[in-house]
Amino acid sequence: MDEIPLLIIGKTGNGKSSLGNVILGKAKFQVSTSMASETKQMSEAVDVVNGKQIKVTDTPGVCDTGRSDDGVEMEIAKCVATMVPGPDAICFVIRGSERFTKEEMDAYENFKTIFGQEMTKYLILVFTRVTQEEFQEALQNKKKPPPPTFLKLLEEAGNRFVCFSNDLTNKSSTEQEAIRLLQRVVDLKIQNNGSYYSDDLVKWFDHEVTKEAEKTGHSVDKIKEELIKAKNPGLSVKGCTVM
Ligand SMILES: Nc1nc2c(ncn2[C@@H]2O[C@H](COP(=O)(O)OP(=O)(O)OP(=O)(O)O)[C@@H](O)[C@H]2O)c(=O)[nH]1
Ligand SMILES: [Mg+2]
Repeated sequence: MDEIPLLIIGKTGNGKSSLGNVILGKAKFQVSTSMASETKQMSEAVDVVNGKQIKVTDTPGVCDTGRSDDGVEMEIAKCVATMVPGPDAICFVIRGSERFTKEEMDAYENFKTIFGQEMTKYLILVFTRVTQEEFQEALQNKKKPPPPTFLKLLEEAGNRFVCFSNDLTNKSSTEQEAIRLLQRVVDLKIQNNGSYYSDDLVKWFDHEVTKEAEKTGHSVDKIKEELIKAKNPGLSVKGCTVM
């Protein structure tokens, strides 16, 4: 059975781990019960959903530091660069119930800096805490139109989005939403001729490895090994709070 790998990224507390659980229909990822950031390291879970094997990679939340050079995004990128095959879709999780902020856009731009423009071909926006109807209404609200940055993001994502409603305890509605998301992923894979995300990142990974090898005199293999080993120990997330 072909596996469908999905990567979930986004700001702290936006509902990434919850989304992973909803997709797989099981509590595989630890969900935050406090204001503190919960997920500290990348983790994967696999299950069969609707006859399809789905592999979800959950990631730590990024903060609003506005930095892209040495943040959590970079740690996530290192791990993704070693993922074989790369993800079929990158789910960027946003709180749909709240005003779209500059911080949210900065988080996206930081990811794009590292993952490259290619990321947008695999991007699906996931709005949590909002129904599809509420979201459509907000999009068409003439009195309070969505900010231009938001429209730009939507356009870059090829208008691919799904909403995950307010009530995570309503299993039948979350199941429907998960099916809708998986259908988007299947459509996207067809649109991308079966390719998966990786090119830019793998190129970056090779570049980093070569640079490091020249600097330290260590072998390329050794450095790759270290980068891959770095995949497992906990990533350090500097005391982010959920806003
Ligand atoms: N009502 C509602 N609550 C949600 C939804 N998604 C997430 N939550 C709640 O938001 C809180 C944070 O959810 P998590 O899934 O842990 O968020 P996260 O993005 O994984 O957080 P970090 O791992 O800290 O980055 C939890 O209390 C969830 O129950 C949603 O769609 N609707
Ligand atoms: Mg989490």
